[in-house]
Amino acid sequence: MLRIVSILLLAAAVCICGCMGASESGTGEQIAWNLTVAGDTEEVLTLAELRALPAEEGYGYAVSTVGITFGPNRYRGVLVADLALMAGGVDENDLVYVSAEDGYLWVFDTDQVRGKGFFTFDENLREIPAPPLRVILAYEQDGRPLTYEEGGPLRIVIITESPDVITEGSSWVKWVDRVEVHRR
Ligand SMILES: Nc1nc2c(c(=O)[nH]1)N[C@H]1C(S)=C(S)[C@@H](COP(=O)(O)O)O[C@H]1N2
Ligand SMILES: [Mo]
Repeated sequence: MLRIVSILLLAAAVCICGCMGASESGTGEQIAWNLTVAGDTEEVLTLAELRALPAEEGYGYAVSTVGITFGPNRYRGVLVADLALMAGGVDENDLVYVSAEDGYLWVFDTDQVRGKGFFTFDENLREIPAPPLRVILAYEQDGRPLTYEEGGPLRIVIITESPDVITEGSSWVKWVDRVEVHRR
């Protein structure tokens, strides 16, 4: 009898977990997504593994090519420089290719991976001297997982300490599934 009860309880638990898994996938929390980090080595990371790496946080604010701004928002993610390090690191002449499911590709040079060499703008879209910037692969926007609509579960975001610095949206790669160090 005890045995039957415990099996029923187990079945109920599996069912509950299954249902939760399904509802959470809508938020991007539990969805299956792999990130390939390639260079000297090649590794495939799950979202959980990515979340376990040292995290960086800051404000991100972008402008699209047609002049529409989005943000500022708080973002949390992993430094692209740290990911590049997993694949052997970036030297002066290396490039980091960040690509996405839809075929979009953006190339960052070594300076950019370290947060240098980006154009920055104020809220009137006037160019301003760049404050310290960091390039992260973000998995969280305003404290919750990035939705697919927002470019999640993984999106490149250029972050700063203050909420009033705008960067070009073209480098904010959405739906990132590959980060690759190219040696030249
Ligand atoms: N994967 C992917 N990322 C992308 C793009 C794209 O077409 N595919 N467009 C880029 C460009 S040119 C801009 S301006 C922004 C637009 O971001 P939004 O769609 O969140 O407004 O996303 C960038 N990231
Ligand atoms: Mo754009």
